[in-house]
Amino acid sequence: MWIESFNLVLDANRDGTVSLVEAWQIFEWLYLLPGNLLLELLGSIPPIADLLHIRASPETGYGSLNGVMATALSLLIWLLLLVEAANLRERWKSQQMRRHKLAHHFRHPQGKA
Ligand SMILES: [Ca+2]
Repeated sequence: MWIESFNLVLDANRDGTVSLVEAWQIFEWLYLLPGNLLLELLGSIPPIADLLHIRASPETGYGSLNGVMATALSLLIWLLLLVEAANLRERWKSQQMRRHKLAHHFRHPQGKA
């Protein structure tokens, strides 16, 4: 199955190097990847694609990719990932704290050493 969203050209003008403009395009591609993938997934389901006017399949063309909807969805997904990463970090920190307190308790059962 072809997934258009993964189609990335690193060296667009084929001069053998990745220029600043090309690096920016790679960054843009990476940023838009989650939104594009979601649109392509939804676009492959004809009733949903028709309902939401998504054009992201070989039959309809890929007009919806890299557009406003892909940008908004990508922003949303990246924000959710950031929040989730922050939550994981917070959970990990409190777990470390608990572990530290427990270790302290077993080393000094009578309280403060
Ligand atoms: Ca180049």
